[in-house]
Amino acid sequence: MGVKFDKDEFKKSVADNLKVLYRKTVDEADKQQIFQAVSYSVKDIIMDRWLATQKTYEKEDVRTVVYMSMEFLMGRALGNNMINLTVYKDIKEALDEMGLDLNVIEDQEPDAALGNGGLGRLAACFLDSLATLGYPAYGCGIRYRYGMFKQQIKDGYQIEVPDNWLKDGNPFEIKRPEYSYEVKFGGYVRCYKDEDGRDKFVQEDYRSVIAVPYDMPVVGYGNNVVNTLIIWDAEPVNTFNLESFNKGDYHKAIEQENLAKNIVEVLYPNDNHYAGKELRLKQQYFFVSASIQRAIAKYKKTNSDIRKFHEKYVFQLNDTHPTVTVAELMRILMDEEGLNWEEAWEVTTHCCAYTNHTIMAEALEKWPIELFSRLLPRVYQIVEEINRRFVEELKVKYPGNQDKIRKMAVIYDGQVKMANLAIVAGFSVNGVAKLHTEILEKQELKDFYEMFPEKFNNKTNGITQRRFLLHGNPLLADWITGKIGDDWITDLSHLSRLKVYVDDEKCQREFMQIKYQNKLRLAKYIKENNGVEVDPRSVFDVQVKRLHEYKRQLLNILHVMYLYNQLKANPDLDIPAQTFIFGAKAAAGYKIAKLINNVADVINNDPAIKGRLKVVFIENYRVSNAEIIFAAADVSEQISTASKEASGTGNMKFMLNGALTLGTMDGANVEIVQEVGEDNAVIFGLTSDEVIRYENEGGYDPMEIFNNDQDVRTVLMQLINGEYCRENPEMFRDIYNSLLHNDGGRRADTYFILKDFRAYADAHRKMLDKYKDEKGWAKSAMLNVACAGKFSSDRTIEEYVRDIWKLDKVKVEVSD
Ligand code: DL6
Repeated sequence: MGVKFDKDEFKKSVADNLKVLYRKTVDEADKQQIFQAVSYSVKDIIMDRWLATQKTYEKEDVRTVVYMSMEFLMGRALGNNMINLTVYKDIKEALDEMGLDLNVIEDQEPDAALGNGGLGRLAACFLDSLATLGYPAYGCGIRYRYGMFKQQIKDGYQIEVPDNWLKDGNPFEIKRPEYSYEVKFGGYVRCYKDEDGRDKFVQEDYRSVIAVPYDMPVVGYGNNVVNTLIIWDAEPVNTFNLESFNKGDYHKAIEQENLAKNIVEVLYPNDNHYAGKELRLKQQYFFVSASIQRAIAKYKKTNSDIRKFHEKYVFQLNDTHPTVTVAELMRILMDEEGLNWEEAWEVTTHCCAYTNHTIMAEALEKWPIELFSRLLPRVYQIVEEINRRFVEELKVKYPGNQDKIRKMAVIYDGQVKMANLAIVAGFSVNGVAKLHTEILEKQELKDFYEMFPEKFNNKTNGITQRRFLLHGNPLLADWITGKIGDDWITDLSHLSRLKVYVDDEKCQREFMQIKYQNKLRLAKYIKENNGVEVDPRSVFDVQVKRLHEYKRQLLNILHVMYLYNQLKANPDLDIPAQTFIFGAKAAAGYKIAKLINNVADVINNDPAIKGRLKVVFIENYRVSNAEIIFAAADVSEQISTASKEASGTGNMKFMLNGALTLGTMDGANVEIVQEVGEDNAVIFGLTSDEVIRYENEGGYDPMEIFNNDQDVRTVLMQLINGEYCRENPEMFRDIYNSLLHNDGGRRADTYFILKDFRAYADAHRKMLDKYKDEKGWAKSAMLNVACAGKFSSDRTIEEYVRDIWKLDKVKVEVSD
């Protein structure tokens, strides 16, 4: 069902777009203009399929999943759209003939960085898989004016630069003002009796904004399906509220305008961390209310009985951020659609499903009652009633057990607990890897699991092979297709057919040659963007992910400092040359980036070690450069403290590109090792049970390690003796302190870095021994690819569909 591609027509379309958009010819246009023109030509191909898909959905009145997420980390669209339309190579050829370089054109596109990290990128992978598998789906989120900040490194420090991603226009989106909705904040609730004597609730004296949707196409691979990501923009109710102005209420008129501007201004750059800001709750309610209003309006076009809404719609809540969905749906069903509580509850509890993405306490969303009720007065009343009824249930089930109420109530201690709300009202609660779901069931959500075991299920995360192999690593993709055909593009389990080649020396050489080419490509990128020369024959040892204490970039860099000490002490040490590559954005104020950059500075400029060790911090890590990085990695650092990383998805992208995991038994690493076998990864460190035991029972003293391990002591002393910061030897004192001293409620070495240090150093040595065995390494790297089938988001989506969403596949016909 590929697209019938006409090269000449496409070339003409690009030239026409340049003419219409910019009054320019191909020779006159600049790179950004060419990008825009090519994108419009690709959009033209998409449009017929998008129309046909939406017509099919309407005609078949399909059941639909709405993936509700504050974050969609989409990355660039052009390359991905061409790949999924199956016209990438055709367009490359057409552009070549026009004297245009597709790589340069793709590089003009800013990443749509409407997300922080794993959670947002997962949402993007899920949309890709839903469309590719032919399932009716919408993504609903926010059209932030500024996405994830751009990172610059200055003097080793991270500088956050605003990401004005819309400044040149977004060629793929379509504004749909005809589907706008009002969203109300604040005011008070007036209750009166209607003519039938029933209580009616009306919000009065509120401020409001108009939510205006922009549709972005989500192209399925080779199947004509184009789903929609709706991102909501906010506009003032009237650009200028003349009525308020005339009444002398100038303030109110301005306020509505500011409210609209502020709501969608910027993505909160917090990963696994809850900021608790009023504006954040406004953002949540804003997109949730608009999305539900849209779904209900769409439902009513073809269905008359709102009591059956749940037969056609399911809302998947991507973490607790959109949990207000539960109460907003209740509000609309009761206050606007006239259902009574029981009827509305029946619909709501069959509509909402919740995914938990973290057990980190600081990520748990709890809103102060004062804030929540002031901002969303009617919604708060509904949450109170949900809570009242649930607490009654608890009292019956666990008489006299106040502890259960304390832990499980939706409102307790002056706070609205969003996870509890999602679990009480949702029909499904899932974790994102086997270990994570087990921890939820046995520890974090134990009480809920005991009460509602039927709601709990696991859905191990996945990634889309279309972006992270087919687009990101074309050499390997072609090689794989040459060996086993191209079925893997839509069914990744086919990769297992590569197993027959892993002992074949010619195949091993071909495979390693591709890795080398990808390392050259990354080395070039690093030279151009960081000014650092790296040796493509060295081991590329990579840790790219958000900077976070639990992810332990600190362990990695302390180990690099240790290695450097070893090499200085023993210049003949027989180890392969290594390049340690980091890429990460940090929450403001976190100093590890500075440490990594300072260490890089010292090591990279020390001629004594003859280039055998290099450290690179890749600036502005994002989806587009991630694709290049994964393809080039030899070693994948997945070293979070066991139990802390819910799943990880970078680990899967590395594996798919033939890197060996060096990691802890955490998140999806556990399943990666299960798939690839212990010999083809290196695992180290405390298990999650051990970590949890130490956390609960104590018994770990990092000072003991400091006192007894000379190498560890040397490295830690180098944090405070000016070795890595001559001008300010105190620069890293707080890192040193955090490893050795308790600080208020915070345990020294909270994330067990010193405890795991020796095991980590041994693991590295083991990895290098493997690397020295060239054939053995090639075999292991190939096996990683061959065993990556499970980690496709296509598999994950099929599981969501089977167990939670219950959707039917749709076929879309298009006549080109
Ligand atoms: O499930 C996607 C992703 C996981 O792979 C990561 O392990 C996990 O840390 C991340 N969780 C969050 C939670 N944020 N909040 N709230 O980003 O989800």
